[in-house]
Amino acid sequence: MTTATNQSKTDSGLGTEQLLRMYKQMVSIRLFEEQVNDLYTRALMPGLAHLYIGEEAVAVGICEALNRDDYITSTHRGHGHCLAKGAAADRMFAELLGKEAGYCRGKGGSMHIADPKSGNLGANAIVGGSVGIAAGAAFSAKHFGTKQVAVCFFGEGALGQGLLYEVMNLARLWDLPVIYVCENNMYNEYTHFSETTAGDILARPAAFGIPAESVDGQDVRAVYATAKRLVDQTRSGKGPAFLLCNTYRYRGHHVGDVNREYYRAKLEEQRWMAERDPIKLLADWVTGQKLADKAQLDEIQKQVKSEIDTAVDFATKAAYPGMDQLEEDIYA
Ligand SMILES: Cc1ncc(C[n+]2csc(CCOP(=O)(O)OP(=O)(O)O)c2C)c(N)n1
Repeated sequence: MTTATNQSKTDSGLGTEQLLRMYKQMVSIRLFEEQVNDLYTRALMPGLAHLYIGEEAVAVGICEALNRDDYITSTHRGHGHCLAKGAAADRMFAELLGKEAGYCRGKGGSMHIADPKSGNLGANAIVGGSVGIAAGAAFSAKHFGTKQVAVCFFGEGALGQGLLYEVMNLARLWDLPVIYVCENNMYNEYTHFSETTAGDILARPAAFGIPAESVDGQDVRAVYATAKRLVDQTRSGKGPAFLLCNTYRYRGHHVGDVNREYYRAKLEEQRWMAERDPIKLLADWVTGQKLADKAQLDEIQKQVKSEIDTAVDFATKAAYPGMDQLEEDIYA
């Protein structure tokens, strides 16, 4: 039996320790999101949230290939990106509950979490809104010669936003160190992407001369291996890249989207969960290769559950910002 400390390399260049870390991160995102849903259902969380459950392998595989000071920009469905890049669950829950200990002192909520210390330039409620921010971050990295890379996460719905094409044009012209990660979870709100997206997605970046490829977004090892190669290329000065990650959101567009049968079949959801679950796929592979056994994975699950419970407890008991802060940090 190979243990967690064994650093033998697997086919994607990942050691056992790294594989188990990625497993733990995916479980953390899953349990975090389940708690968010629970807080919403019990009317303890103000507003809505867009859950990332089912898509965990994308954020984890990509962020595993990044350094802490590399940049990411995120979306309205951003909790997974935040956690994978290194944000703390307790401060994220605090933000969701409007508490002062939150990343934006409780004034941003789910769609505005940013954590500059882990290179996270923020979630964004505007579909496609972060693509310009990623271009700016990549421009500054190039200008100052810092060797940082910027990853721009966006859903396939953002493929309809004109700004994306303006920045891809500049990114190629100026060889900016930016990687466009398109998360195609198949639905823009309640519409299948085939009804909103004409032609071949990869032909769009290709038209700007940006190397583009796709990967199975449910396979964290494949996402990591592809991301690592693209990040290395981009960091070495070869300019932008585009990665299409094919994935699926298990839950509704947001926590309140419960009855979904008018736009997608229950059977489709059940199939993805049963056959293409990223956590199960990694667990099966790791145990099949005898890199870890079920007991080790169960222990990780238990540990994560305890960490998430502690984080929720922290946020629930944390204080709201005082009335004296009502007009602080407000820009509009
Ligand atoms: C500019 C803009 N238009 C419309 C909306 C409303 N809206 C919020 S999420 C969403 C769909 C986004 O789909 P996608 O980019 O594929 O991301 P997903 O929700 O699938 O993760 C829309 C249309 C918005 N927030 N911003």
